[in-house]
Amino acid sequence: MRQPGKNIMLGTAGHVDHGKTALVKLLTGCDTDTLAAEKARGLTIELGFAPCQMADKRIIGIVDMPGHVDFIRNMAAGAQGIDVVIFVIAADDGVMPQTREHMDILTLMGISRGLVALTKIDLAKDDELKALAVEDVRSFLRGTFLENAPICPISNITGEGFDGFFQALNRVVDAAEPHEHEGLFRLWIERGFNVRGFGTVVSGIPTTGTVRVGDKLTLVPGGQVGRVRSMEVYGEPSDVGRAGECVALNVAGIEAELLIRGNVLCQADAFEAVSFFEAELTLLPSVRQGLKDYLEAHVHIGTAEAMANVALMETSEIVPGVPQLVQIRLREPLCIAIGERFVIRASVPRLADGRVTTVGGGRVLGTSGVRLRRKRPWTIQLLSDRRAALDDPTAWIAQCLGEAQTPLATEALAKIAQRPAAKVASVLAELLKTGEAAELSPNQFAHRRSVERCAEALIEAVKAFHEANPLRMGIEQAELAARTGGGAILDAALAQCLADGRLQRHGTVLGSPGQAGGLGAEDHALLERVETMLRQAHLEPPLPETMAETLGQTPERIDEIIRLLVDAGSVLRLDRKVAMHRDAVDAAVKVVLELFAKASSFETVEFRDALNVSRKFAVPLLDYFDTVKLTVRSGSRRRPGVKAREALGQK
Ligand SMILES: Nc1nc2c(ncn2[C@@H]2O[C@H](COP(=O)(O)OP(=O)(O)O)[C@@H](O)[C@H]2O)c(=O)[nH]1
Ligand SMILES: [Mg+2]
Repeated sequence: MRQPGKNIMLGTAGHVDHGKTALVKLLTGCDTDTLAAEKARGLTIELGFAPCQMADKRIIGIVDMPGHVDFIRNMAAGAQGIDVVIFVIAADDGVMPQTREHMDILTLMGISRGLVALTKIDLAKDDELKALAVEDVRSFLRGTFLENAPICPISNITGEGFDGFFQALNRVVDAAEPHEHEGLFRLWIERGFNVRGFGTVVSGIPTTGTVRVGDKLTLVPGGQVGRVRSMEVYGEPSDVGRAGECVALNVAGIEAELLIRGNVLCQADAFEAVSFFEAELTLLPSVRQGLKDYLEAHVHIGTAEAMANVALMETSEIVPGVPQLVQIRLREPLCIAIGERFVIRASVPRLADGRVTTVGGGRVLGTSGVRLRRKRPWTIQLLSDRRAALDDPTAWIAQCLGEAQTPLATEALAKIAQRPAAKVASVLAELLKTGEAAELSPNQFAHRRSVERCAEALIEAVKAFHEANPLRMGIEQAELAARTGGGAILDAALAQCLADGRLQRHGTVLGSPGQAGGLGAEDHALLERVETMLRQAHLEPPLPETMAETLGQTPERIDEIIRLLVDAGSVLRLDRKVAMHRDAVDAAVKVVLELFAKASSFETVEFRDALNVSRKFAVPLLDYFDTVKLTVRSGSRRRPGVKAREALGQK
């Protein structure tokens, strides 16, 4: 069985014929050039996988990559899975085109550890030539991630230098961080094939997560679901496979023909295919020129290669060395994950004689799937914030929560953040504790920033209302919700504003503090008393003169107050004399509907009796109902108006 221990994947890289495959053979005893075509041409085409035993006997994986320019695609696919590179340069040949291109690709894919095997040292005739070769390599490495890496002269033919190389390799591997295997399970398919009598087998190096026998996996794109029947890790039977390991899964339920390189097999429902993704892109300094918007390029991501256009988000030109936010528009949908790295290759004037070559690469920041427009400050801000948060799990989940326009359940947030629900739950608990997030209702979370953003919108809307309606004390809550979009975050924001005094409730309306609708404190008290009086009087409101007398005010003053109440919507004016509280009118509406439910029309007296009030109130009510199309008058009878028919569910 497998040795427990660090989970590290090695990979070779370097120009064709420099001795990568020979070195893997020397190191592992395996010949990774297994294809007939590889044997015939004497070069590596496909990625070769071999188990490699380290000094402490544990086995780690090694991917042998093709060096020939025609198979860069396969090399890029291999680069996405490795942790440590064995960078091969032949002493007799020195730095060659794919030496540079592989270095670029490894750098763009975020590889940061490795060592150099200076092969064919047997061909360097004397010590001076050997020293010269080392010097050349050292100067090539300056400024790269291998700047301080060991350079190990070695001959794959005579075995000279092997011990020194093997010791250096062990040191680099020991110092490397083990491959993370947290996260949602994702496998960029390397190969899928059918084994007669056994079924479909799919192989590759998972980028994130863990897979177990019995797990359900989804193929993306496509959506077919399969189940892991058994698996091998580094060629040995296993119950569990982890990110960064060489796994071969026996999958029931998906045809082998569908399991092709460039597709992803992942945890059920965790990822979707998109045609557009957002990214930070950097052009290589060697490009030495600015490139225009909408460059046509080959995108290498995971094991996929797809044609795409690069839409610039910040400016109309991208210059080497300066990262820029872009949207990659693929010709075909791919299963992209946020945080993944990619390489773009393109044909550019005056570069590599116009041949397709690596020009840049970057990191995925979003998988919106929708066309984003250039120079939108909002988009640029959002993508910059994402880039800053991406590598910190707490910051990343907080960022995703903060982007949401509505409260989110743990599972929904997990899907957006592309992280396991258990991780999201523990981060949410942390964010609740620090006050960065709020739980608006059970399992409905919002970021403090979202609530605050909404609060600011509320305050702005209220301010605008005051400016347009200087006499009124505030805006009705329903009206405010309609103006600002409403929703659960709005309720929380409103509660927040009322609690911290940024808004005040006056009767049925919401206003800014200090905004008394042109009324003083005394007027406020009066306003509330008038409203209370009218509410209590229900269907039989007193006349303004009567109220004036009771309250010791002039009838004009009372009229003014009633007008404010009418503005605020809590009181309705039925005619010049009768002003009735909204609650009472609502009650009368119910009675009308009840009458229509019993008969197709009714007489004024029937309504009056049902309401149990005098004609003095019944008649103005019905006249008012005619104006709002609840009723239609015909002679002394009332028939249902549009509003009543709607309410009764009639056509
Ligand atoms: N003299 C000598 N020849 C080597 C050495 N390593 C590889 N070769 C030869 O170089 C050729 C290419 O080697 P290969 O491993 O296929 O190169 P790759 O394309 O980088 O994988 C083969 O003929 C090897 O036998 C070495 O250290 N010394
Ligand atoms: Mg080879």
